Amino acid sequence: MQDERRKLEARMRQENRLPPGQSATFKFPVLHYGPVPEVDLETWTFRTLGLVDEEKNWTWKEFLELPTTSVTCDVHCVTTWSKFGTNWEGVSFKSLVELAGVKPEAQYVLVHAEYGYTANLPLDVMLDDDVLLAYKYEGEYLEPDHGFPLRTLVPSRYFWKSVKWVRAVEFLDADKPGFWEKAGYHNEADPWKEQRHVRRTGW
Ligand SMILES: Nc1nc2c(c(=O)[nH]1)N[C@H]1C(S)=C(S)[C@@H](COP(=O)(O)O)O[C@H]1N2
Ligand SMILES: [Mo]
Repeated sequence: MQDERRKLEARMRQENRLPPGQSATFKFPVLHYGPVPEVDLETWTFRTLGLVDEEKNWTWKEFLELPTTSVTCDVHCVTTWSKFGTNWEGVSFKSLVELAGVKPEAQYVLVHAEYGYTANLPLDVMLDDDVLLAYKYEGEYLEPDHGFPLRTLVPSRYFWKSVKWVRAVEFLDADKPGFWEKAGYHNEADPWKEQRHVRRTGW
C-alpha cells in the first residue's frame, strides 16, 4: 500500500498534479464540521439569491431536470491529502448562473449549506468549466457523508471550498468570508500556491 502510494505520488508529480505539501490517498476521507444532515427530498429546495433578477427556488425534481455535465478532477484537502481522478456529475455552475439571472454587478459568490456552513469565491473562479453543483460521484448519488443530495465542486481550490449539503447560492458585489475563511483559512485557497492559512504577522 505504502509502495503503491509512493508510486502514484511519483507519477502525479511528473504529471504536475501533486501540489506542494500534499500526499496521495486511495481512500475517500470524510471531513466536515458538525453533524451530517438528514435530508427529505420531498421538501428540500435549492435557492439562488442576492444580485439576481429574482430569487428562485428549485425542488429536487426540478433540479434533476437541469442539463448535466461530468467532470473528472483531482481534489486537494488543506489537511494535506489529495485524491486523484475523481469523477462527478451535476449541473455546471456556469449554466446555473444563466438560469439564475445573475446581475452584472455580481462579482462574488457565497455558497450556503445546512447548519450555516458557507464558503466564498470570486464569481470568475466559479465560472471555470469544471465547477459543478454535483449530485453524483463515480456514477452514484452522493453518500450522506459526502454531501447528499448536492455539493459544489471547485477543483482549482482546497476542498473546503467545495461545500457539502448545499442549499443556496448568493451572488454579491463585495467579498464576504465563509466559515473557514472567518476562522483564519486563506481567502483564495489555491493549493498550487499553498494558500492554506493566513500568515500571522507580529510575533
Ligand atoms: N457543509 C460543509 N461542507 C464542507 C465541509 C463542512 O464542514 N461542511 N468541510 C469541507 C472540507 S474541510 C473538506 S476537506 C471537504 C471534504 O469533503 P468529503 O468529506 O466529501 O471528502 O468538504 C468541505 N465541505
Ligand atoms: Mo478540508
